[in-house]
Amino acid sequence: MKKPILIGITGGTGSGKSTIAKEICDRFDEDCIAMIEQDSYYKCQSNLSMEERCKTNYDHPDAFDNDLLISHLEALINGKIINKPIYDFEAHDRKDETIKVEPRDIIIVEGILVLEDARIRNMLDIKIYVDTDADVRIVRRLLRDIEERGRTVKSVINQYLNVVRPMHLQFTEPTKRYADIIIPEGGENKVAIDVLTANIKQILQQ
Ligand code: UZR
Ligand code: MG
Repeated sequence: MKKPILIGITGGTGSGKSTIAKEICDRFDEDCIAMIEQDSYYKCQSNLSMEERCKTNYDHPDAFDNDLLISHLEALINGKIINKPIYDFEAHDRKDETIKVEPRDIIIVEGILVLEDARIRNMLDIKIYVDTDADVRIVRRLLRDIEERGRTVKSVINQYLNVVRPMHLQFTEPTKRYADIIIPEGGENKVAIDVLTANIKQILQQ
């Protein structure tokens, strides 16, 4: 097996990273692409009470188990199967079950701090920053967290202003400088997705 192509997709919360990653996935055969969400690698918090878990800063680099993420990426590069963790956003903790991920020609790594860790950055062949206006991002985040993550309007807004926004400005936004490509407007940007897909296919053929 050839060394897989590693594609990193980052950007603020609600920027459309996961949508772009999914769109790219849909354009390839299932058995040639694997998806690794950094969100799946939030640290295990079963030793903390629910009250303590609510106080965790999930937008800080320390919230992620990047050591495990990196070891999984290395395993996939070396042709090994990994057991990807599953994160429960309502319990704020890792689940007991995992998902088996097999090595593939294309590996997408997607998350708010994928370009922040130099070790991950240096493993990536293509680095993408999805750049979407903050007002659009907060509106999307509000809808998603209420519909999918069991939150209230007030809790999402408080968390956004107190933690998500300052951490974004401190840790995520500065990583734009490391991107090879900056994509405006996430999943709706079909042209960007077409260009990227064509580029990946070309690399695969080399
Ligand atoms: P995306 N997050 C939670 O709200 N709860 C958790 O238990 C773990 C993470 C949020 C996190 C971050 N922040 O902004 C977001 N907060 O998930 C990252 N506060 O996910 O990139 O899909 O928006
Ligand atoms: Mg996402």
